[in-house]
Amino acid sequence: MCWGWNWMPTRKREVMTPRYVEHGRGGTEGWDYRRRMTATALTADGLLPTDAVEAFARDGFVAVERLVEDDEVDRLRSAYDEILGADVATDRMLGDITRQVMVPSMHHPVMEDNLALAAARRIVGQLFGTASAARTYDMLIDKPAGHPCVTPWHQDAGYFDRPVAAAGTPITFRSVQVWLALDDVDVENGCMQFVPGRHHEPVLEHRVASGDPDDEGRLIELVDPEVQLDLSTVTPQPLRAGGCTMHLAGTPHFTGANVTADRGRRAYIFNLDPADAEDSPIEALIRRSYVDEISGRSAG
Ligand SMILES: O=C(O)CCC(=O)C(=O)O
Repeated sequence: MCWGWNWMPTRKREVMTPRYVEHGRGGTEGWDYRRRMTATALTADGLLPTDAVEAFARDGFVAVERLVEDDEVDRLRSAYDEILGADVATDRMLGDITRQVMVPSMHHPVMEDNLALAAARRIVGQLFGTASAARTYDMLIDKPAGHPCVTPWHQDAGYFDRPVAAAGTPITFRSVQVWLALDDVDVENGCMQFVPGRHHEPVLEHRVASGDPDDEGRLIELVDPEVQLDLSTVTPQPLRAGGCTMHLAGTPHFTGANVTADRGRRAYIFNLDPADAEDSPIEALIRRSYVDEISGRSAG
């Protein structure tokens, strides 16, 4: 069973939810989302052009047309599929509905070090004026063709306490989430969708989508996105494989179901904190605690 933004069972949602949930789409009826599907080409140095840096500051997200070339996409896809085919401790169902592998870098050398990470570290360093950026965690979220469930509207900052961060908590950290498409993505197979310009304000009210606050692999959602957000500004970000989005912890986002019959949607996701060195003790601690939490091992 899928839990949508209002965690009503699917059958009831079909009657009661707005079109953007039914169709896995963030836009409102009649709104031409294609006019807004802009992704930025990087400069020859692999950096964002100035207007994209400004857009990131204004909107809280940016889309990069191509972060890595096709051969690196192929390498990442192979690693991705190997991990999905293996029996790894951090493989779980996010909110009981969508397959998620936490910390794939613990399981495969390609996920530990690759050109996507290197390129994104450079860009996050550019955005925050630091020498580089430290990875705090990474994950895979897989929506194969026909996957029926949305990832409801939320801010990543909502995850920063259990079961959810309290509404009104200021967002003080500068973590950037990188969402790399390993398949071509659009609204039909579950591309990222954002509400721009909301990232400067405190955490909105969230809840655990399943209704169970002790849910181990909890999926969180905004309690009433139609009221909390201006959904007329929703910006879907279709991408070619190898392109990515980058967003801040306060930026509301959503992905639809994969309503296609034959197009997978493999997303490789990692978080980077601007830092003056590539690795920090914090990184190791945070990444280990995710693994320990999921595999049931003690942190010691
Ligand atoms: O890939 C998805 O479906 C959702 C990703 C997301 O919302 C997140 O990682 O916060």
